[in-house]
Amino acid sequence: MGVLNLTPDSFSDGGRLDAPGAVVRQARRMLAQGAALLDLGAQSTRPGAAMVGPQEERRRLLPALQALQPLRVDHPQLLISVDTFEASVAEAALAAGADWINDVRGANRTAGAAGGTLRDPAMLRLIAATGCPYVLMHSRGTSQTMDSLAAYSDVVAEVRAELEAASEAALAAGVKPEQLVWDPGLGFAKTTEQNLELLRRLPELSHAYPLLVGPSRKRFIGAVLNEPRPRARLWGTAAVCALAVSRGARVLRVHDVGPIVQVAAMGAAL
Ligand code: HH2
Repeated sequence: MGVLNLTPDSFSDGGRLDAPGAVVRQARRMLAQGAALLDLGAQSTRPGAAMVGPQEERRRLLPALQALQPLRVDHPQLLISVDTFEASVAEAALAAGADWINDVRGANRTAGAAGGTLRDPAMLRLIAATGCPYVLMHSRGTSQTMDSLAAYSDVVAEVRAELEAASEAALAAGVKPEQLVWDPGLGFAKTTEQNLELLRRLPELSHAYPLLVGPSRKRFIGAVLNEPRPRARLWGTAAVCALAVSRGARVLRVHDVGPIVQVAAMGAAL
């Protein structure tokens, strides 16, 4: 899954795709390098990111989605995913030709013993009605609060339980099991050590639904490597991807498609 961020402020590639023409060029490059999916995002989720609101998200997304549709002629298997936690944005994106919804609040928990969620209440109804694939990503709180919510007694057991609870809510709303994809949400309310523990014990999360992981260029890789520049974390990302494939990951969400397609193909062959 190649990442196409239509944002000025994403942590590693913000501001690069500010016109539909640039999106299409980057998408063509990723498809030529072997991407099977493209993930379009119009709202940065990095810690501290400002919320732009659904209207601005739609303004950034819809022209890009329309511009990408002709690529289906040469790439009939192409799947276009939209990274949004707003049901109104998801609905407009699906109407404009998106195939998947990737929801970083799909398996979200807010602080407090009651364990509420920030998932948009309209999202599950929309996903059930359209029947599209739906990524349930684990997160806690918002971009503003997540760093203070990384408290777990057993991070893998708790992430798994929160993914299971979100899946049950989805099924109760009429979503079919074959629509669901699980994602542990690397970097979302997790410390470096908690991200590493999730990756070491990934098989504990790969039993129920296909598993997606998004390690690309993230802070925990920078922390292990002592590398502050996100774009210089490719080899660290590659190491995570190789291990993730061998531990059951089925989709890798990455910025550097060409190198990671090689890593994934070789890892899968082995
Ligand atoms: N990570 C980011 C955004 N969306 N979606 C899923 N399913 N899994 C992830 O791990 C994930 C995600 C954050 O990365 P990026 O899009 O590169 O940065 P930003 O949020 O600053 O746009």
